[in-house]
Amino acid sequence: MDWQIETVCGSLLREMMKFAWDNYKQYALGKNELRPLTKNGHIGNMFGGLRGATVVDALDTLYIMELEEEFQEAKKWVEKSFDLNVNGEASLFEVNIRYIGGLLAAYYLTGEEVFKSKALELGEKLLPAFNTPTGIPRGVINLGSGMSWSWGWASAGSSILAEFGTLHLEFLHLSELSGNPVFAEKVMNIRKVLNRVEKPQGLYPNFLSPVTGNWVQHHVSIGGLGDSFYEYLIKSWLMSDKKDSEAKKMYDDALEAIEKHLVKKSAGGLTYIAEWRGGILDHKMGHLACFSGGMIALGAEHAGEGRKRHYMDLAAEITNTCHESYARSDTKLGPEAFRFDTGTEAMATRLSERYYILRPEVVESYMYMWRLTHDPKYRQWGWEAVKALEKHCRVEAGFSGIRDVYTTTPTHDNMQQSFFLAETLKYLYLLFCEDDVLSLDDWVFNTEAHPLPVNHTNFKAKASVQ
Ligand code: DMJ
Repeated sequence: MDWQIETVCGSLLREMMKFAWDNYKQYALGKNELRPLTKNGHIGNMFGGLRGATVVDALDTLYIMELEEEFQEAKKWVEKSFDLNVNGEASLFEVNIRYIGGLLAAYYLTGEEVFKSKALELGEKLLPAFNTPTGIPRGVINLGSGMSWSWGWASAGSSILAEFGTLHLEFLHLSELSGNPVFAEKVMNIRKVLNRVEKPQGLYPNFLSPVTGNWVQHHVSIGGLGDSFYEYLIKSWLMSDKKDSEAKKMYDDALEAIEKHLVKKSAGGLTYIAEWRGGILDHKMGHLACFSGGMIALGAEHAGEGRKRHYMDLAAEITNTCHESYARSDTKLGPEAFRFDTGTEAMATRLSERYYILRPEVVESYMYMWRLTHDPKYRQWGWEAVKALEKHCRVEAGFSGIRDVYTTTPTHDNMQQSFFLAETLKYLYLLFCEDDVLSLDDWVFNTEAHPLPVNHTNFKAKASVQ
């Protein structure tokens, strides 16, 4: 091994974070992301006029890495320049996981009121999205007018499982901190609708009508469109200090159905999770689906009699497959999606799936697997990723995604995603630090890697709406 724990945890990851932050600050402060090649900012259209996605996403990472001066710069921007009186179309999901999650985590880590009050104010602005016949929120909301609608690309005005199913953790904390049960009521109602609707083969399709509460299409995926719904079930249970048994049961049942219908082994012996389209399997795994190794390991810890070993093995096999998708590329970074068909294993077959945009899911699973097994191979794999990021993604003014992981002279996409600071660098840092830095016993990470405390009282919110 060519790394030393102290060096990686204590300085290299901190240096990478500082480099990413300093360049964002210099060229793009107040914009949502940095464009590191052209040295300017990017605003995009996901956050409805909100700005500073990178600031809010980076706050807790700067804090836990003890980058004190940089944390103060970020905090000052939130205090002085973070404007919530905006008027634009935002993704309910993205605003929740990045802004509300980031602000809540910053509040819980530091106790600074400004983060709490901004989180609560923003949370209020999301509530009109739930005004639908079923209470299932629509995906897009105008933060000024409160008008909401479904994504144009979503079949028949449907809402997306991974979007309305990824609000629970943050909304319980909003109720807890405000004393207002409305947030908890909204997400408990989502759960009620999901419990009521019939699940084909026990699976949860990705598209649900907010009008009828029925599935609109039978596409099932543990990757994009489905992913964090499953993650939030097991994490809701953990965050409730293991009292929310309904969430645990939903998770256990969903995982059992996924294993029965979607988990496959390739001819070369790699375990993967396929996608399901009305009963037909698509033998493809997205980079996004690679979070599932970590999730299954986290759940395995608490699986019933005899199931722990089984699920730990499954988690290890999936993480190994995701590592293979990195190891089989020339850059040692993984593609956006990889396939298991026509003789291909764990490689992208389409040009349009060869890119890597600094996503965290694979190193996220390494972090969980390391914490739960202490098998040194996960740190070795994490180190391979660090070296690849340094070699292929570091540019003069920040880190950039690349367009093709299968060439050692890749072109850059000129985008430093905010989740690179929130998630990728944080999970790598935690992989190389001691286990008591944000211990898994005391914290759950939201899907943007913002830590929320395991809470002994917020479960009351659930009880009060039943
Ligand atoms: C992040 O915003 C979150 O992890 C989300 O759950 C999925 N997509 C990105 C990172 O890839």
